[in-house]
Amino acid sequence: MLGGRRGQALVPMFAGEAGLDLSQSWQIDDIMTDRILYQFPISHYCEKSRWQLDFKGLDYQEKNLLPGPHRLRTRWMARIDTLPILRDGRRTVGDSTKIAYYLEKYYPQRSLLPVAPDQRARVIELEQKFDRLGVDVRRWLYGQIIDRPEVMQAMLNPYGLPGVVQSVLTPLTREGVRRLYRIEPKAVMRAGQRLEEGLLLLEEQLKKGSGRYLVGDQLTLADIAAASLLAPLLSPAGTPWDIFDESTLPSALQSELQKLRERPAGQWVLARYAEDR
Ligand SMILES: N[C@@H](CCC(=O)N[C@@H](CS)C(=O)NCC(=O)O)C(=O)O
Repeated sequence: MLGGRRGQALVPMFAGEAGLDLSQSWQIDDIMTDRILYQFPISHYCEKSRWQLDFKGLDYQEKNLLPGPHRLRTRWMARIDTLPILRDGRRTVGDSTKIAYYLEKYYPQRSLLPVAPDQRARVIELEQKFDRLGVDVRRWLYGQIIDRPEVMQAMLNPYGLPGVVQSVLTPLTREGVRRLYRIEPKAVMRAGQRLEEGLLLLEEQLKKGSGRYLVGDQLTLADIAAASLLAPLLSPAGTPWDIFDESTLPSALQSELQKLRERPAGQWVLARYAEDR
């Protein structure tokens, strides 16, 4: 299934193309079928990896780590602070982009990277741009809604904690998120500006092609990165961000979200979820 000679060291070359240093090679013998995605359900970076795994038809278990204490595990597993982390047999890959190229390399079925060099280079470039935009999406959106009770509920409910523990953790987690992601007025405003630039980039790219996919006529890593990292703004039905009765949000935010949903970038994210997710 994996190709190559038994025991041959396989250097993840796609990652090199994307300018990533995975600084590791995998032995075919090490890759087994146990597959676990360590995640936060609400994380859009984790959604990016889930989407790719699902698209490729790969079985995996989801293991939810509690925000905060997760760092003990992530540092031990992959020497990073963030999720997602994929454990694939005895191998561990942290960071959604590294996971993306790892999966493309070792599970080439339903490839998300075009073969044509120019298209491939464009996909790699767009994947990186939308990956960075994920930070602005998160900061801008938390800037609007972090104090709403539904947000911490969506973050903590999946863990099934006793009520008293959850009520102690709620304010601590909220303040931790505020500090970690710099949810402060100036930074949120700048994130909003970069978000607008990202949405315009998406719309320009759509105009250049068929309007369905960002590059070529098939779903690629660029589409998965853009759609999943923008999804919290559009809260497609059934996703972890579909948590609000929007009529209870401040009217300025309601109208901003509505505008977003109506513009081509928003329509595109919703269409990708409806048709490709
Ligand atoms: N570049 C990373 C970003 C992942 C990321 O920012 N994950 C957030 C959740 S959305 C996280 O784990 N934050 C916890 C922390 O930084 O301690 C990736 O693509 O995986």
